[in-house]
Amino acid sequence: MNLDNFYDAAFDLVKQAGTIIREKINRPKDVMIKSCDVDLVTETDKQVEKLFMDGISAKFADHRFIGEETTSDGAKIQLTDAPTWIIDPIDGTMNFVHGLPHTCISVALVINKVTEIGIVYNPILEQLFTARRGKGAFLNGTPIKVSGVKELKKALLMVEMGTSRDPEKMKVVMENIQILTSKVHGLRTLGSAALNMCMVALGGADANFEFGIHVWDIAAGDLIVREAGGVCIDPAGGPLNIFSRRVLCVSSSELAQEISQLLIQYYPEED
Ligand code: 2AM
Ligand code: CA
Ligand code: CA
Ligand code: CA
Repeated sequence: MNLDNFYDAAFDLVKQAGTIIREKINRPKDVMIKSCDVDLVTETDKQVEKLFMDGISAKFADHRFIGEETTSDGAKIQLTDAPTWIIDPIDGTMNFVHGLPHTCISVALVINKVTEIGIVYNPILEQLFTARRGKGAFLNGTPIKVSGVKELKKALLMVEMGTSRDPEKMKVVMENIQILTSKVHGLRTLGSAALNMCMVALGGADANFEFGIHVWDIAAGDLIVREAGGVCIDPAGGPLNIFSRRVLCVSSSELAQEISQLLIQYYPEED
């Protein structure tokens, strides 16, 4: 098993995918609705996911995949010990549909249930975030690290509304925003879970939490944040389970503690 070969193959495919996303973002799109009016998918999401899976399969026939546009069709997610690529072909599809240049492809490789590789690429702003376990995190090849901010009152916090319009969930989202707004430097909502995590890894933001996300939203970002010296945990304070649909990623364990104690917890069910 050669991780360098896996990384190089993924890197090339992510760059190819980025070229497609960049070409398509300002063109008319066929937009389809998934679970509700704000849960969207385009031909490009599907094209990019297929490109990545076909490209990896052609080189590494035994590799498996968990991809948003392939696996979310009611198929049960089963992570084995086999090398498994977790793919979000376009994270920030709503931004992509509107032409807001804050969108990316996110891929992670998990082997024996340990994340080895994480790549998040925003091809519009040319931001390529990469990490390999034990080897640090990088933006366009330059090492990055978290801000290290330890106090909530000095933190810039990334939040998202998600696509769920379930009143119970929206109430929790809004209450958490209300609780935190008065306690932080500022709140930002940019519409991409993977890029939110990369902003924490970069030190441009200090924390990010979300309930309702899926494993493909966070698998790569989790490794990138940890390799940048940050902390990714469950929002209630325990260890992160990337399949639990909940995440809190933070620039320091002190800040993680402070935020997790304030958050109203929400435990999403499978949709
Ligand atoms: P997507 O663009 O791949 O669908 C926007 O709130 C961010 O949350 C995006 O990263 C989006 O991913 C992701 N997201 C999608 N569905 C979600 C849901 N039901 N709850 C929370 N986040 C979701
Ligand atoms: Ca989606
Ligand atoms: Ca996503
Ligand atoms: Ca997506």
